[in-house]
Amino acid sequence: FTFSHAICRKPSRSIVDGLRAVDTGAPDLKVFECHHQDYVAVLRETGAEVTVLDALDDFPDSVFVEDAALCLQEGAVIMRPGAPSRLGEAAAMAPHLDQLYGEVLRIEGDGFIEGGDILTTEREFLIGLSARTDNAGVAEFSRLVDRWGYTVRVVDTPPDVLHFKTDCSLLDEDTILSTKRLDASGCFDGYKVIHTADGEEACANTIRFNNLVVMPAGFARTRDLLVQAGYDVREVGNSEAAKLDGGMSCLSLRF
Ligand code: CIR
Repeated sequence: FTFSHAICRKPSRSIVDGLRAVDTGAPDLKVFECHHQDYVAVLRETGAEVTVLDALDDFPDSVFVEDAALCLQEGAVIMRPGAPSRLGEAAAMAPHLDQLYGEVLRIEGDGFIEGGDILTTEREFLIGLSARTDNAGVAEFSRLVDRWGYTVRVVDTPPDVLHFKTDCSLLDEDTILSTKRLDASGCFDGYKVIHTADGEEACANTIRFNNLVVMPAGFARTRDLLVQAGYDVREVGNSEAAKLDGGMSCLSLRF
């Protein structure tokens, strides 16, 4: 969770057409832009260099950069998003990563995998199978990262949850923030787990970024639990991203 860089992408006008499981109304671009600026400012507050890419009108969900690639210290992996409207986002991200990294690997087979399903801990990758990530995608990803010495553990994403990380986040090397429903699967055995407060499951997607835990605003009981546990918490408005099932991790690639 120590990072010197992050990549974000501005929300585009087409954000109103972004994918969503349940339609609770279109996101307001102006409000989304304000939240996005706040998010970038919080990442910068930690001393990291944050690159903000231009909006891509052809891809309504392209503000959620996390799903198109995975950045590690060793290199980057370009994903193959399982949502047809998002497939092209991976190709759009590739040139930026090619500039930054000596080694950029690509998922090129028939499988699908999105970054939102990959939780990177100090010991392993936990990858949740989901509507966007299938066995073939995980198998190809595992083959690729094997050269860097990473271990992959395949787990399930709860039904009706978009991505594995919709319901969990890494807080430090040993500690995970998780909804009770995801933790009940036993996938975090061996880790310390802090549960989101009942009724606040929607804030499980936070990020640990250097000294800060960045979480969506409006979840006071979970925030207090994290503060009591000793974390330095920053809250960022997420009302518009939430309309599209997005949270804190989706908005950046961190490395
Ligand atoms: C989607 O359905 O793909 C977007 N509306 C939300 C993506 C959120 N990304 C993430 O959780 N990593």
